[in-house]
Amino acid sequence: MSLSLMAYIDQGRLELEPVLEQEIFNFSPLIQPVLKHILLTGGKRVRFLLVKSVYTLCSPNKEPNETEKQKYLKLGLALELLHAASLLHDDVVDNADSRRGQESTHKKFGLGLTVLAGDLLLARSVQLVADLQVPVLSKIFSQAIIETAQGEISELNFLKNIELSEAEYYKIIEGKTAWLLRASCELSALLACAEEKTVTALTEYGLNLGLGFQVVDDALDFSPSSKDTGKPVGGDLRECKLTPPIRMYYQSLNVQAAEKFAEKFQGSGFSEDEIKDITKEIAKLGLEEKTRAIAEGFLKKAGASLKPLSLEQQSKDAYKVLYALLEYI
Ligand code: 2DE
Ligand code: MG
Ligand code: MG
Ligand code: MG
Ligand code: MG
Repeated sequence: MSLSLMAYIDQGRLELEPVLEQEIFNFSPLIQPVLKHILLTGGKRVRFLLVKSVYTLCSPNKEPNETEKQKYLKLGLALELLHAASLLHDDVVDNADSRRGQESTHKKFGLGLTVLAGDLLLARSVQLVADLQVPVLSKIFSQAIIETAQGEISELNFLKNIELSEAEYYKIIEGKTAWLLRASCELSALLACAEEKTVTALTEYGLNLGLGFQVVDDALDFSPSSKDTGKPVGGDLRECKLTPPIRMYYQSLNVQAAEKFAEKFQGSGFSEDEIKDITKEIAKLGLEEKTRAIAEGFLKKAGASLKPLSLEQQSKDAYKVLYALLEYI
């Protein structure tokens, strides 16, 4: 990670953390430990960083003034709360044991409190956006929630289905991951009253960043050290999700082996030993790298969509942050 991005991420954390703590404090003490567990345990705050950078880029001022800062903080907070809500519910849907190297919230606090904490955060995020009193923002924010949920629904629907097409896979990740990142950029540009062509460019950036982000996540799922993610290796295979590395592995098999693989994928699933073996095979075939190369395509596209921005915008640090984020991913 380039030093300046690291500094920017830390600066973002410093800005956001006190606001998050205040948010948690405003809810009933009964739910506070659950909220702390998901909101205050790591995370790079990518959505907040996007909101802040895009707003700064679109502001007529060199740096946002105090009024502007209050606006992007509110929007950035809303996106981080919504993201946290989606992770709480995602770990329930995926029956995941851990996240960011910690016990998942539902394993630690139980299903009931976890689902309800997700509901609270979801509703609060909607309220924060409504507070900004720009109707189009609420409209897009709601759409982002719908698209995200529909992405998850479609993913569930295609679990254990070896016939998932590539087009369908991209539709799923566009929903479950990219839409929220896209919305972070689009909403922030609109909040800053950017010109239409700027809004379009930044929306396109967010979408492709999001697609690249999820494809990297799918590659990291086979990363030898789950250190990178704090999640167990081969989780997507365990759940029988046809992600790019798993599809490419399947395509590498001879007819007989492929038939056997498909039968397990669509039936009983894979044993821990089989997951270990396939993970090794995926490494040998270099499929993690090939998956990363697919992601790179999206990230390049995201970079290219920044080109139409004005020279003045391109001279700002925030522009460099958007680029550095692509490199980091
Ligand atoms: C992560 O995918 C996707 C998360 C979206 C969750 C959305 C839900 C529905 P992964 P990891 C549950 C809508 C709820 C909202 C918007 C509050 O690959 O590997 O499972 O990080 O991610 O678990
Ligand atoms: Mg998950
Ligand atoms: Mg999931
Ligand atoms: Mg994943
Ligand atoms: Mg993830």
